Formats: sequence, structure tokens, C-alpha cells
Amino acid sequence: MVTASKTFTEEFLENGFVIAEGVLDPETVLDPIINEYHGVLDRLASELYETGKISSKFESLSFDERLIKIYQETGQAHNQYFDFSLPFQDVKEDTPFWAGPAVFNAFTNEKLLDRVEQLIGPEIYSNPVQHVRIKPPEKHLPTDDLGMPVIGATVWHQDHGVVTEEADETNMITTWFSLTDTPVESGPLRVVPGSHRDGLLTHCNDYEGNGPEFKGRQIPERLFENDEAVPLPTRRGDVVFLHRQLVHGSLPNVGDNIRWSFDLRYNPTGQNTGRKAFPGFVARSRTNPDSELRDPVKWHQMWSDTRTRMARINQAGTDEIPFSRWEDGHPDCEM
Ligand SMILES: O=C(O)CCC(=O)C(=O)O
Ligand SMILES: [Fe+2]
Repeated sequence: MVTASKTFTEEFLENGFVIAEGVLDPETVLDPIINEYHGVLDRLASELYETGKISSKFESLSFDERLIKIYQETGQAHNQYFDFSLPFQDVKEDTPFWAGPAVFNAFTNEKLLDRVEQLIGPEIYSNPVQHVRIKPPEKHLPTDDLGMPVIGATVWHQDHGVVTEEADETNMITTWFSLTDTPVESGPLRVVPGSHRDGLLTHCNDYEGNGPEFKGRQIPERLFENDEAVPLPTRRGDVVFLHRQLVHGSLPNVGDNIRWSFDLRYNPTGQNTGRKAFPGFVARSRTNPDSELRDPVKWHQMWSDTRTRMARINQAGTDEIPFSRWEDGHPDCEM
């Protein structure tokens, strides 16, 4: 029997995720980002060296070796330095972030947006829930009080659970891609196919039932078909698209190389982003192309203005602007 193969969009709707191979050109899109981050690492090394926190700037080392050395000597991960987002609490006027032109170029990549358009239509807004995740091999990382690596696997969650209730009707999708190849041993995404059909599941703060070592807000494993999870290894240039209600996490990096990914989100323009304190922008508009943001300097400015505003609120346990929708004490969270 001959069956027609499913289209990109059909596969997404059926499984809650789909992978498109070779969307981002390694030489013109990804390498410039890596080059840009060399400068960021340089800045981090200088700052730490000047404040006496590391013994050398390690200028002769490769990016990976240098990052690992810095994490080892300081005993901590410095992800905020590289991220194009801000913390929710205790932001300061000088909290580091990176919103550079090569990064912006990926956000507005036409091939990426063509795929996004197939899933959510032609009026596309860049939702500000976005992160870079640079994870060195766990065997080289310092550990926390529980003996866990300072940056590791991502716990089970749905991205719908990461935004506030105002975005409950928002058709947000996640796009995930890596700057380097991500084979299984490097800790790629791990998804539960079809789990997007069961609606929003309860996320528990610091739930220990999935294993006491897994910190942070997560979905208890008994609420979904945990044993059906599959890893999604990727090559650089591939992009994974996730439905906002797909249950996913990531594996630990037990390999020899750095695991380095971007996750960006998009929703139809006009719908609530679920993270009102942070700035999004129109990435594509067929009806009003003039509304598209194409200036990386303006994008950087938006984040820097946001930092100034955040430095006056959500300090020392206050939350004038809440970022989380979850409260403690839900019966699903009992062990
Ligand atoms: O890359 C990871 O570890 C997790 C990414 C993720 O949860 C996402 O892209 O939504
Ligand atoms: Fe996620």
C-alpha cells in the first residue's frame, strides 16, 4: 500500500514536534554567531580576571576549553553572560546579557520564518521567551551541593507552562537549533510524541518525585507517558519545532564536546506573549512589512531598556510583575 508522506505541518500537528533539516546555513548564519560569542567569552574572562576570580584569561585556549576552565575555576556556570534574556528577579543595571547582531540575524532568518509561517501563518511575532544554552560535558563541570553539574539536563515541562495565563490562547511555537552537531551523547532535546494532545499538565515547583537531583519547576512523570520519550539528535543547521503543549526536556551532556543550542519562540502578531515584562517584535508581516524589525541595534536597545525597568522591580523577593503561573500545593505535586 502506498501512503502519501505527511507534510511538515501534518507531522507537527500529529506528533507535536517536527524536525526540518538544513534550514540554517552553517557558514553564513551559525559561524557568525560563534564568532560573536568569542567576543562575549573574552569579555567574561577579562571581567573575572580583573576581579581576581580566575588565575588567567586563558586566551590561548579554544572556546570550549576556555569556557570549561572558567566554569571550573569559578565553580559556577555563567549562562547569563551569553543569554539574550534576563532573570525574573534581582536584575541590576549591569546584569549581563548578549543581544548581538549575528544572534538577531538568526531570529529573523527568512528560511526559519518560512517554516514558522507554515505552522502559525504569515503575521509572525518574536515571543521574548528565548534562551541560549551552552552546556559543557558534565564530566568537566563543577557540581552543586547535591553533586549535580552546575548546568545540565532540562527537566520535563511544556513551554505553555513557562508563560503566564494571559497567553493561554496564544498559538506559540518553539524553534530549537544547535550551533554545533548535537548527537545523543551531547544531550539533545527529548520529547514525548503526541503528548501535546493532553492539554496543559501541572508543573510542580522543585518536585522531587522525578528524582531528588532534578531541580526546578517540572511535570511529575506519572502525569504523562514517560516511557515513550525519544531523543532528538540534530546536525547543525537543523531546526526542531515544538508545539507549546508537547512534554519535553533534554538529556545530560555525557559526551566530549560542548552542547550549544538556541530556543526561540514565535506567535501570531497581536496574541499575548505571556511574558509582558520582556520585549518582542514583529519578525514578519505580509500585510504590513514596514512593521518588521530589521535593526539589531534597536533590538539590543529594547533589552537594555527592559533591564533598566527590571532593575527597579522584582527585587529581593517582591514580584510586581509575576513570571510564573504555578503555585505550591497542587494535589498532582504530592509524592
Ligand atoms: O535545550 C534544552 O535543554 C531545553 C530547551 C527547551 O526546553 C526548549 O527549547 O523549549
Ligand atoms: Fe522548553
